[in-house]
Amino acid sequence: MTFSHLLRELVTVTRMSSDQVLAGQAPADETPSTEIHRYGPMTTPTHPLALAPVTAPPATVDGFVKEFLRELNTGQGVALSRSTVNDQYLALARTVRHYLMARWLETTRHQRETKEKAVGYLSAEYLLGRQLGNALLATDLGEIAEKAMAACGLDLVTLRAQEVEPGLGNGGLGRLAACFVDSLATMSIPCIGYGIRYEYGIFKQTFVDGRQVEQPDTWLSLGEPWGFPHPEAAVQVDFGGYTETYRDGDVERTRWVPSWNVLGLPYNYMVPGYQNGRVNTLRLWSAQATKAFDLAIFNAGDYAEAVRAQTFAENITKVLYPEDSTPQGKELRLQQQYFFVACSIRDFINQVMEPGFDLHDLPERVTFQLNDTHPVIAVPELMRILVDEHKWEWDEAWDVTKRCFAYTCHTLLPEALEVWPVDLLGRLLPRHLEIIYQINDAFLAEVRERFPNDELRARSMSIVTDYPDRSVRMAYLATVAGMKVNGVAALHSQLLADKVLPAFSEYWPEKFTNVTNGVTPRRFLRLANPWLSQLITDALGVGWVTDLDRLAELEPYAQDEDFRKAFREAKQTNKERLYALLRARDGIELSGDHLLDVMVKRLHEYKRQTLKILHIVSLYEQIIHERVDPTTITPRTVVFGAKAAPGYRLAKEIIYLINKVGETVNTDPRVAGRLQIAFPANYNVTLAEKLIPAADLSEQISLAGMEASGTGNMKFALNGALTIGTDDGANVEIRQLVGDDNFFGFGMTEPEVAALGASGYQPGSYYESNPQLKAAIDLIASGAFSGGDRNAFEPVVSNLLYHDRFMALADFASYVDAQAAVEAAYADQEAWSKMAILNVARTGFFSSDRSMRDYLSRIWRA
Ligand code: 26V
Repeated sequence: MTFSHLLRELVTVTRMSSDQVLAGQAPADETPSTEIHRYGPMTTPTHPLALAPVTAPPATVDGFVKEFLRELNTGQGVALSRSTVNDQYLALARTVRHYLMARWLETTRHQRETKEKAVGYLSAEYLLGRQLGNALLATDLGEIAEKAMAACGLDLVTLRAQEVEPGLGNGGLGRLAACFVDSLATMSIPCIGYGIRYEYGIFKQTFVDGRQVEQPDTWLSLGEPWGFPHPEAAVQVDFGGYTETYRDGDVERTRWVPSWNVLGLPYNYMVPGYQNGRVNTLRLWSAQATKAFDLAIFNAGDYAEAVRAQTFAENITKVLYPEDSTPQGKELRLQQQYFFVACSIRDFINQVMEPGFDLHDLPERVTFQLNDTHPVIAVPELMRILVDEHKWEWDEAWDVTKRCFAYTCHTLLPEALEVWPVDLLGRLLPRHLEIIYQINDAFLAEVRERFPNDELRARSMSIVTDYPDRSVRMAYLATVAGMKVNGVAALHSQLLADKVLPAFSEYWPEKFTNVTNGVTPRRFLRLANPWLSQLITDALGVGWVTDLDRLAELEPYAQDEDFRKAFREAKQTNKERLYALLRARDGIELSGDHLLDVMVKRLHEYKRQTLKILHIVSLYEQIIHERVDPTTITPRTVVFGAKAAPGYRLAKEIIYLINKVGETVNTDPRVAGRLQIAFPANYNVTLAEKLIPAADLSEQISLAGMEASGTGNMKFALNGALTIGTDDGANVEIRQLVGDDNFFGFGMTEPEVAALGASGYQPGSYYESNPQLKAAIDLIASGAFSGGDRNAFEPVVSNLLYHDRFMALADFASYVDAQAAVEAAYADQEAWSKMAILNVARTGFFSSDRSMRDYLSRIWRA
C-alpha cells in the first residue's frame, strides 16, 4: 500500500470516528495547543548554586577516568568489570559530552543576550559521520582520553570503532551541510542547523553474488548519546483540509482548516567549534502522533486503528529517501519537507519572539539558507504565518520574507530539479498552494510590466507550469523569493545562470552568485590523516587547522628530499591502515606496493563509473591477450565505493559489473601482482576517512557540465592524491590552483559536450573506430566476467553503445591517454611526491571555512 493510500484511508477512518477532532472544524488559529504543554509550563526556579555557570570536569587523566566511571556506573548502570564495549563507548561519549556542555550552554546564553544575526541552515540531509573523534578533537582531549581508557584497560581506537555513524544524508549535499555547520562553529558564527532526525538513515549496502542488497540502517538501536530530546519545544504541524475566507472587520482574510496534524519533537546535537569554546546547535526534528490523533480513535474504541494512526504520524521521519526518480513515496517526501521546515521556522520565531521584538526585524536576526529545493516550502510557510496568523498586508509580508531566504542550487540535472504536482500540493497544503499562486501572479505581473508584449518570457518564468502536468517548480519559487541564488562551483554557477535559470539571471543579474564548496579540514585532514597532519604541523605549526591558506607555506617542502620521504611514509602508513581495515571489515586482501586508484561517490551514470571499469577491463584485456608486457605495467589497485539508489536499475547493474570484473581479475594468475580491484560494500563517511588519506589517484571523471561541484575531489587533493579528472565542477578550480602539471586532465569541455549533443552523439562510431575500446566492450559482452553468460551485462553494454546520455565512449580514448600519463608519472616516485605535495600546498582554498566567509560576504551580510 502506498503512503497516499494509507493517508486517505486514515483520514477517512479518523473522520468517521471523531469528526470533532480531525475533520477540521476548528480554525487554525484556534487549534488547541495543549499538546505542547503536556510537558509542564516553563518555570523560573532558582538556587544560589544554579547561578554559577556549569563547569567541565577537570581536564586531567584522573578527572576523565572519574567522569567515565561515573557515567558507566550511574548512566549505563554497569560496573567496569561487567561492561560491554557498547557500554564503554556510551559512557565515553557522555563523558566527552560533559566537557562540551558548559560551552554549549554558554554559547546559547550568549546568543540570547547579544541577539546576533544567525544563519538558519535548512537542510533535509546532514551526513555527519562519527561524532566521538570530532568531539575529542574539538575539546583537545584526545590524549587524555587515550590515557584514561588505557588506565581502565581499554583501547580508545576500539571504543571509537563502536560508534555507528548517523547516515542522515545521501552523499555530497548532506556531507556539505555537515562541513558547513562545523566551519560556522569553528568561526564562531551563530548558526542553527535545522533538519530531520530520520529513524533510519541511508540504507546499509551489502552485496549478494555481486548484486547490491539494501538493509535498514538502525543507527539508533545501540543508544544515541549525542542527541538531546527537547519535548518542551515541540511544535505542532498541520496538514490537509481546506481553506476558507472570513471577514475580519472590513478585510477579507483566509484561514487554513487543516484535517490532521503531527507533533515535531526536536533533538539537539552539539556542533563543537575547533578548540574555541563554542558549541552551536543542530536541531533535528522527529515526528510523533499528537494526542488528538490517537485519542480520536481510542474514543471510537479501535485500539489497532489508534496504533496504526500513531505509526502513520511517525512514518514522516521514519526513513531518509535514497534519491531516486520513482513517484512512489513522493507524497511522504513532501510531508517530510513541510514537516521539518514548519517546525524550524516556528522554532526560530519562538526563539526570537520575546517582548519588544518586532517580527518586521526578522531579516536582521536570521537568513534561512535553503540547501537545494527540499526546504523551499518554507517560503509560503513564512508568508502564511505573517499574513494569516499575524494579519499582515501581503506586500509587507513579502518584503520581509524575501529578505529572510537565500537559495543554493546543487545540481544541473533537469530530473533532479524538484517539481510538485499541483493536485498533491493542494491536497496536502492547500493554503500554501494558494500562496504560491499569489506569489506567482504578483511576480508575473511585474515581469509583464517590465517586458510588455513578451508573453513567452513571462510564461518561461512562471513558478507554476502546465507542462507536462500542472506543477510547481520549486527552484523557480526559491529564485523568486530568495535574495540570492548561488551555485556550488564557478562552472556550475555559470551554467546555472546561463542554462537552468537564464530568464531569471537576466532579470536579476545581481541576485546570482557563486560560492565554491569546501570541506572541513578538521575531519578530513586533521582527524582522518594524523600522519600527514603531523608532518604539516612540524613544518608550519598548528595554525593551519583553522587557516588552511597556510598550507601554501608547504610549497618549498616539495623540493625537500627528506620531506618527500616522510610524505611517502605517511602515505604508506595510510595504505597499511586501510588494508588492515578492509581485511577486518570485508575480508578483502590487498597487498603490495601499488598505485592506489580510488573512485568513491554515489553510483550514477553521469559520474561514469563505467568509464573507470572500461579502463580496467582494457588493462586486463591487454595483459591476458599479451598485447603488453605485464612487467611494464604499473601495478595498480583500484578501489570503488558507491551506493546506488534502490530504484535505480542501471546503477545496480553497473555495481554488478564492477563486482564481477573484480572477481575475475582478482583470481586470474596472469594479472597477479599487476592489477587488483576492491569494492568494499557500504561506503560511508567512516570509510571515506580511511580511504581518502591512502589514495594516490583520485578519479573525478564525470561528463563535463554534470557534476555541480564534487567535494570528494577536494578531500583527495588535500590528502595528497593526484586527480585524474574532467573539466567539471570544482575540478576546474582544483586544476587551476594546482597547475596543469600537477593534474591529469582529460575529456571534452562543457561547450564541446554541448556541441556533440547538438550534432548527435553516436557511441557506435567510437566503438567501431577504436580497437582498444572495442576489445574491452567485446570482452565484457563475451561472458568473460560472467561464467560465459553473454547476457549478464547486456543492460550496461547496450546503454553504453546506444543510449548513454553521458557520453562515456566519447571520452574513453582521452581517458586512457591520461591514465598512461599517470603511470609514467608514478614511475618516478620523487617527481610524483613533488606533485602530490604541491596538491596539498595549493588546495587550502577548499576549506569550508573559506566557503563560509564567501557566504557571509556575498549572501548573509550582502
Ligand atoms: C538527485 C537526483 C534525484 C533524481 C534522480 C537523479 C538525481 C541526481 C542527483 C541528485 C542530487 C542533487 C543534489 C545533490 O546532491 N547535489 C550534489 O551536491 C554536492 C554539494 O554541493 C555537490 O558537490 C555535487 O556535485 C552535487 O551532485
